[in-house]
Amino acid sequence: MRLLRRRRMPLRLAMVGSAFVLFLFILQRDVSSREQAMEKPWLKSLVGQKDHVLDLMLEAVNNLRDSMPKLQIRAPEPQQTLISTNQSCLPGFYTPAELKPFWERPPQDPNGPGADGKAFQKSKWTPLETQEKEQGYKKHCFNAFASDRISLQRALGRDTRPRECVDQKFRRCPPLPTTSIIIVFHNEAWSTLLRTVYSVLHTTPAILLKEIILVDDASTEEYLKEKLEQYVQQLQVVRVVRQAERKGLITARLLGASVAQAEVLTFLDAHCECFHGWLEPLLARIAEDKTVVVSPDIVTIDLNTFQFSKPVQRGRVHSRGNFDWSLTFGWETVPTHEKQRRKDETYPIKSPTFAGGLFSISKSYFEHIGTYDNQMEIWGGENVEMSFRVWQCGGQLEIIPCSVVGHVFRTKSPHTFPKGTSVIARNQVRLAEVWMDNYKIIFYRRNLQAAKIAREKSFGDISERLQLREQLHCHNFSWFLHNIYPEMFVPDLTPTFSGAIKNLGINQCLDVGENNRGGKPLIMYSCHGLGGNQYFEYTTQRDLRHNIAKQLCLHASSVTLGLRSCHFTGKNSQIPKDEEWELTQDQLIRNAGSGTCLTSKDKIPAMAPCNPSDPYQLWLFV
Ligand SMILES: [Mn+2]
Repeated sequence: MRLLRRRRMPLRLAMVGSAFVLFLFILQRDVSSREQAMEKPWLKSLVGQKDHVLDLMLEAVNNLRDSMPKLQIRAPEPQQTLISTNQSCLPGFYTPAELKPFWERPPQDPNGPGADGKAFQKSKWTPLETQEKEQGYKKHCFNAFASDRISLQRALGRDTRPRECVDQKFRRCPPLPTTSIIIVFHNEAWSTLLRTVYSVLHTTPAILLKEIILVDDASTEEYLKEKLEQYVQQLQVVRVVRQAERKGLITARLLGASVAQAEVLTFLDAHCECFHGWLEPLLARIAEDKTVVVSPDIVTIDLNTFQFSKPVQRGRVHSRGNFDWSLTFGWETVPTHEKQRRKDETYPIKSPTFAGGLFSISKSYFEHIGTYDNQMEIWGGENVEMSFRVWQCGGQLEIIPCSVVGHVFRTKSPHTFPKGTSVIARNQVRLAEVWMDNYKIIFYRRNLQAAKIAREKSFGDISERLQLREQLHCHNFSWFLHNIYPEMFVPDLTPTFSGAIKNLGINQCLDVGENNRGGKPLIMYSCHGLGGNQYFEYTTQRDLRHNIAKQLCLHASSVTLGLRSCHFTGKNSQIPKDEEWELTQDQLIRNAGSGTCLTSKDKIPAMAPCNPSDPYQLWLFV
């Protein structure tokens, strides 16, 4: 027995020992894979070049105004499973040969109209041509005359992106996912629609392009019917699906997504042109992390000349998406901490919101995260809704600067809202009710049309969306503000007074006028009861604020009155006397610095020595 036992000892020791070694090995692997993930190897391999690309400011920030078409469809059936990526794949990087476009672009006439992305030029016009041009503008709100004369397959010249973008290599493992390109259109011009399609075919690697799906949101133009279907047949991977009734962008996108077969959905507008290598960086980011929703850097195709603003090698000033308290999407310069995080242009830019017109998303993640709110109508608010939802429910929104897509930004929309523009307010109320918790009252104070819809509960059923939020264990809105958009100011949840400030002398309201971001004179205007430009609040620290997109304060001297960025910003700041106001018992609004009072002088807001018997100095919060 003893002998036996002794003989077994070394065996047992060996077993225990090897188990311990195995344990260490597993521990080590776990740590190193975590380290790897933290270092973002996909990025690291692309780095190693210049460090300070961003500092030079050579190009003005694009202030993208025109809302891209925004559509939506069917009730989501959230799924838990995400794309599996454990297909077998080769090591190393894709070669340029492997990433050859679906179709080689045929040789283009370098002197043709608009060739290489240049502007369309024409100096002599016949009366007939002028007439055609004017009709084109009327119908499409861009120069369709020019577009119709530019090659449908025009090239955009050489690749002018930053060096690190041009040199970027893409790992074969995990493989880049395939994509379905979904393009929604409604009475689009033939030439812009087909140029978008050709542009995709000539720039998208064949191995990644599953299909192009054109979704018709009930166009009425004859050329977009049979003729379009016949034309795209020769393009092999292009097909048309149709929405019989005009329901808008949200529904149309959902229809496109429902028939799409690839792993990734890529949404484009119907008047875009893709630049060299636009798709790979988007797909590479999704291959790395399925929960990232990526947008390209959207550049301008001039609506008059169709000139394509090519990317520049250095010094591009980037923008990211934000929102204001009227829940309007906007652009802002990327903040310093985000600039510092990015070592070169291959790094993505995190964005609190996205424009929502052009983006790629894993199809399974799109379903997992609840597609769109299918009870939103036409368009408006769906991009902000998706932004809050993606961030609050564990995803991310990023702009990928190495991916460049041009878009014709219009200054107005050629399309009508079949039920009027109140659908936008209704869409916004739906998103506020589902995602914004108590912060929704900040929005309602500033948009009284929305407040009414909320009060009357005429925004439809949101129970499915609330269920989605519950089911995905999403963060609350306060988490979003603190962690994703800490730069956003949060107005007083309970200001002393708020609303419009009405003058009893002329029965009109104090109004900041159009696009007043501070610096422009205030005006008097008929009280419209909508909030917006007539919204002010009297805060607990006694300043008078108009704070929808920025914190703007009324300031005064003995005779002048103005609007500027508020000096009181919390904690360590003090309110200057010229921004401090007293609302007196006898309805005067008195400036603490000058001691003078707000008046309406010849229908213009001004300051004057206080006089309670002057009706033009009497004001009321309404
Ligand atoms: Mn558009």
